[in-house]
Amino acid sequence: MPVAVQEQPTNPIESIKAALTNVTVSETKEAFDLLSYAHFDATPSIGTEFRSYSKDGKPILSIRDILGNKDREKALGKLVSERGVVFFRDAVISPEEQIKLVDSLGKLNGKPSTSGLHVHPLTLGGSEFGDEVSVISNQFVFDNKYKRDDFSVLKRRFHADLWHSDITFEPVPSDYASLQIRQLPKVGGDTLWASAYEAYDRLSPAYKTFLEGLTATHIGQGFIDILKKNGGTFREPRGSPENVGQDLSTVHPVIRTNPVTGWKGLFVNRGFTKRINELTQRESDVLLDFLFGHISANHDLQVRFRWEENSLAIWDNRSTFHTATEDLDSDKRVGTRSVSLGERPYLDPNSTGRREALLKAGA
Ligand SMILES: O=C(O)CCC(=O)C(=O)O
Ligand SMILES: [Fe+2]
Repeated sequence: MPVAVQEQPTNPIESIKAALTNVTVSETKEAFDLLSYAHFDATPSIGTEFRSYSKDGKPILSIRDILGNKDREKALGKLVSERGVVFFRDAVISPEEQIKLVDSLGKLNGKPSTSGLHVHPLTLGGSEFGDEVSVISNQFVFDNKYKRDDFSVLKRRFHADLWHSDITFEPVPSDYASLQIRQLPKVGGDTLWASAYEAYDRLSPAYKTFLEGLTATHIGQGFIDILKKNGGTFREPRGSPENVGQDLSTVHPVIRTNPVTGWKGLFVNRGFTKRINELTQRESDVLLDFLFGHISANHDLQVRFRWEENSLAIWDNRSTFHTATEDLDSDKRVGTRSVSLGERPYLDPNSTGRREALLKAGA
């Protein structure tokens, strides 16, 4: 296991806290130690930010010190998987570098050779930054052709409904993704992430066991509706030979093991998960409603990030959820996102939740 705890207090609460703040101590002395650079944890359960100024004499880590350096990229991937999301400030990075970075994080941490970068089903040929960059805008969905028309205050979507992990309607969904907002609104447009590890850890043992026996159907219904309205076909293949077809529908386990950390997390999201397969419709509706609320209503497993010029977020889609905040009236917000593909989701029966793994490692 990659985790070693420096101090081992006897009080169990203290040891959990210590373990959570020491999750990234390296396995070998040679591994690049990202945490020797100026940083802070944004919350106990999710989010680490590298500082753009030093408060404690630790050196500053720039994203440019990492790009193209295999040891550093590997260490960053591991940290992203452990902390769910990692933030950089003053990160000057091109869309092309964003693509290369997320692909490397996955490759260096063992993703299948057939998994490349996601080509979104709605990507039109000849789009501004190529097929593997999604343009994120509050005014359209990926391309000007697909205009949003829900700005007025009573039509605007409530964002408790928009929590998701990226592209889980694909048989091979995403491992790492990155986003930079390049045109900032004056105020607003924050992004929130939630920890799937913590969402799992906060369920009772009986509930955990129940969920571990279940699978769910994920459907890209929002994109299917956009295509119905506008015509055309979905792009395929979409970054993996397994990501083909026009139905944007697949089945995944409800509890998933992250292969990099070995920790279990909850893997259903309001954006794409439509049905728990082993249950009746009514049971499925009630259970999903509870699980979606568990993620969106509990800000003690979330982090909220305020974008500034050149901020960069990199997250692990296997073990987090996120949502934009479209609280803008007429202001514009535009960014570039790159999404790498990981492995087919699986549940390793021998894996444990994060807290259990950290307690064992500290014992
Ligand atoms: O616009 C945002 O804040 C997040 C958009 C999103 O869901 C993504 O980039 O995957
Ligand atoms: Fe997303």
